[in-house]
Amino acid sequence: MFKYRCKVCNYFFDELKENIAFEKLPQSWKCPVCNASKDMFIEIKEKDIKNKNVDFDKNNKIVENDMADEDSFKTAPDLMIEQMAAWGIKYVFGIPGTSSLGVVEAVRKNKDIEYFQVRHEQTAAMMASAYGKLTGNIAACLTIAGPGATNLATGLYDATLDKSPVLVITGHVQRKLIGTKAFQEINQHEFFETFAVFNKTINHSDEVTRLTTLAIRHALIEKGVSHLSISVDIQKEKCDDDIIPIEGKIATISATAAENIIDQAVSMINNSKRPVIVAGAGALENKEDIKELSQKISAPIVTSFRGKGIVDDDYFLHVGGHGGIGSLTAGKLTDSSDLLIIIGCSCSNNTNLPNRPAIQIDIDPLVIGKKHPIDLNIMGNSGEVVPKILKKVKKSNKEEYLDEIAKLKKQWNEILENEEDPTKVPLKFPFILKELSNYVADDAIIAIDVGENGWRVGRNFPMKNTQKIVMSGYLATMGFGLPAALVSQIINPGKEVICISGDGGFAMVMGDFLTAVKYKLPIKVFIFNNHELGMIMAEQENEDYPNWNTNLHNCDFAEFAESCGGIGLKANTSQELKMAIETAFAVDEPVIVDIETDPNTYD
Ligand SMILES: Cc1ncc(C[n+]2csc(CCOP(=O)(O)OP(=O)(O)O)c2C)c(N)n1
Ligand SMILES: [Mg+2]
Repeated sequence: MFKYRCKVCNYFFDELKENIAFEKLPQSWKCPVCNASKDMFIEIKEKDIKNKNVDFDKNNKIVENDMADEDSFKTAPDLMIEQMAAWGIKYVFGIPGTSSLGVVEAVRKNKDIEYFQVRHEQTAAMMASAYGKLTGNIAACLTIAGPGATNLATGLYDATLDKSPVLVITGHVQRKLIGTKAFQEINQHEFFETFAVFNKTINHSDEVTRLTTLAIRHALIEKGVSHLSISVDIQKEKCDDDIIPIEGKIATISATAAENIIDQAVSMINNSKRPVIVAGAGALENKEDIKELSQKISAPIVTSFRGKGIVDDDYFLHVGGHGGIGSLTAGKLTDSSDLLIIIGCSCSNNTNLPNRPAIQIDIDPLVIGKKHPIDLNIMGNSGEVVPKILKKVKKSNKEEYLDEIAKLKKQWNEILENEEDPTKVPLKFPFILKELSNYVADDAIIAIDVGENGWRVGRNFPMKNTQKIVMSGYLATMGFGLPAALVSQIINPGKEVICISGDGGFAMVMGDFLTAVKYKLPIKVFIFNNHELGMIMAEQENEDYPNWNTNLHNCDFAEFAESCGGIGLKANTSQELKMAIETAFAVDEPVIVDIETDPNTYD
């Protein structure tokens, strides 16, 4: 018998109360509070207080089973891990070591949590960050004190900036040694204090369950990184506290606007002649309503980089991204707009929206008005607010505007098509991406890295709204693609997961290709090998600096893949690329495709 938590608003679906198994609900079922889809629910396993286990039998009838009392002796880490599992944590990523052995042992014993050993703690942190971005749920990293903790930093900053919930557990030196400049002792508290939303050192075993729940609570609600240090000498202490259930300890985040605000939005939209919808990552869970709104009011949809995939790239009202990765069409339409309807988009300096009359809908009030003053701000879940607007707004068929959008979209498509030249050798980014898009599954997860390669995905990759991109947004850290692909494959065993990376970014984390092989994760890594820090090379040129120290001395990535126990393929020409892609997708093993790529992207 399970409860299920909505990862968007924290509404609990209780099978016992509802008298139906969650699985039996139709796929079209939506969260009754925030309208999130069924996939946005995470199962929460709770032992009944009387130590009974209740479940449904084959006929959907409730049955009770007595549970054997499994463990008579529990350690503080046992309770910590049990508590994490009870609050829906399913994965721990890390590297074991002296100061964390008791916690590692507790993970080993717990059947509800899976542990993945990586080759660099940075990978663990990036995996947890990517997991939060993909699922809205929280995963954990577990490392030793000192170097294990510091190696996490980049991945945890990525989570912080992109508002992904992560729980970090670090071992610590013995309590009596804290502050004595002991072996592997750093000021762990200070180190995490600059970015963690919750940061505590566990000093007594009887604090374990309370602090663990607080850490998860803060990470989920504040959408950030929570850190707990646990000294090695506490890790063998007996602890018999009760597990604290999650329901009732986490607020349902239902947020919508008063009806008069909705009416104001509706009247602004009804009066607008050139409305443009700007959709960001926060709108991704509400794709259908946004598409319907665009049709009802004849508004083009412009996406932020992280909002790519809200609708198919070839949807007639999708006009591309805005800002760095943006299309000329999106730029022209936002410039000439008389109303921007900004939904779930944090308006970064990279997205670079112009200052136009605007309605902004966001769950985070600090995002509203971040760049320009906003004429009508609506703090709320897009899933709750957009359907209300959609219902009340007038249908308006703006024929001239629609013609203009179609013309501009066509012009932009022609520019993209001209860039996709298959005859150029070395191959260029746009052609490689176009070719790849012909093979990538409709429901693939695409983990991208940073550099010309990632930027080109934003601009040139024709995406479908059933595919998902996972990326390092605000931190834009190189090396994110591979860890993101690893975790995507772990949580989606049957799905196609691809990683798009540069030779520079991949080399930062390449040791963890071994992790893909070790855990039989059949990810497909496409390395755009231009022997350059390509994006920086271009930046030096744009800024009139000579090219210096951007060239890369690489290994043979295909041979590297083979020596790890995976499959390595190479592609220099369009024909070889086609064959390599076909082979990569035909095998159920981790693959690296090393693609010789032209560093000069524009000529
Ligand atoms: C960790 C980190 N270090 C440095 C940078 C700055 N930076 C941005 S893109 C880039 C070059 C990336 O090179 P590569 O991975 O080969 O991709 P390419 O641009 O060639 O496609 C660099 C150094 C960064 N974003 N992240
Ligand atoms: Mg490169």
